[in-house]
Amino acid sequence: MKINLIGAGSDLGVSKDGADLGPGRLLKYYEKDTRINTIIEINKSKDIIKSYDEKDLEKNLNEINEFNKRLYDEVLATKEDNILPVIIGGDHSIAIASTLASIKKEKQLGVIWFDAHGDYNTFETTRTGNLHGLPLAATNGLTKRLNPYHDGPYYKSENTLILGGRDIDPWEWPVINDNNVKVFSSEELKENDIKEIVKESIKRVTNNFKIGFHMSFDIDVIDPEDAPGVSVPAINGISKNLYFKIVDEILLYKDYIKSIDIVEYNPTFDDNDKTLNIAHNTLEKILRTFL
Ligand SMILES: [Mn+2]
Repeated sequence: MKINLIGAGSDLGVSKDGADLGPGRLLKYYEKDTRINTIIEINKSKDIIKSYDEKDLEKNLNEINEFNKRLYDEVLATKEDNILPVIIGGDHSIAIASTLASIKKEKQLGVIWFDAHGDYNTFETTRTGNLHGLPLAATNGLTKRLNPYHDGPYYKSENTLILGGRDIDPWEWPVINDNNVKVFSSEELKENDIKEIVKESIKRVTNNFKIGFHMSFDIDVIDPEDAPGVSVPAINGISKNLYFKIVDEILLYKDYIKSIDIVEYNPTFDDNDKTLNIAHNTLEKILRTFL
């Protein structure tokens, strides 16, 4: 299987700056790496004046859509060439483009969202207007103004699953529950057999092993003690060791994985490249699995 690495340098989905610098740091390791088919880098336009206005409940919407349209086209082109796209964020709003481009090609897919947050807010529920809190809802077609370039298909909510959720807004829960999206919390990951949880997760998102899935790794699923370099840290996360055990277990199901992203690494808040090393090791595991 060939792999394209696609850098998605945007921090437009979050009020803190710096997530746009993540892909550049990570892709430096791969400049001369002959294992990679092509490295593609998409960066936010330097002309953008980012909105930080607390009252603005759809911050940078047009700018995010313009960025994501470019990303969508690259991911779709990669998929059309039967190459596995691995997208490096950027804040999680970039996954609106990666997930929807992937399902455009595949027609049917599930999604695993390995994340401290639900990312299942809608324009009706968000209280911050930080649009990186909406992308999982976007995959389910609940926030169509975030994907004017995509007219379906969408991910079914019953094939949508959050792993490691712990910082989910009280007003976000009813949307998650009404849509029957499954959540395995950080606590459940710490207390149960990982093999069983991952198997149950994949069974659910693949419709009992009948369709593929998109895998989204949000680095903030790890406890900030181990991975401080993220924009929105959430306490009581899983350890780095448990994270990698789960990554290894998920990658055993590689035949079902149709696209991947690694998001939310923010070099600005990192400590001695701890978080960079985690993102790098995640990417290495992916490359060793598929190449
Ligand atoms: Mn996220």
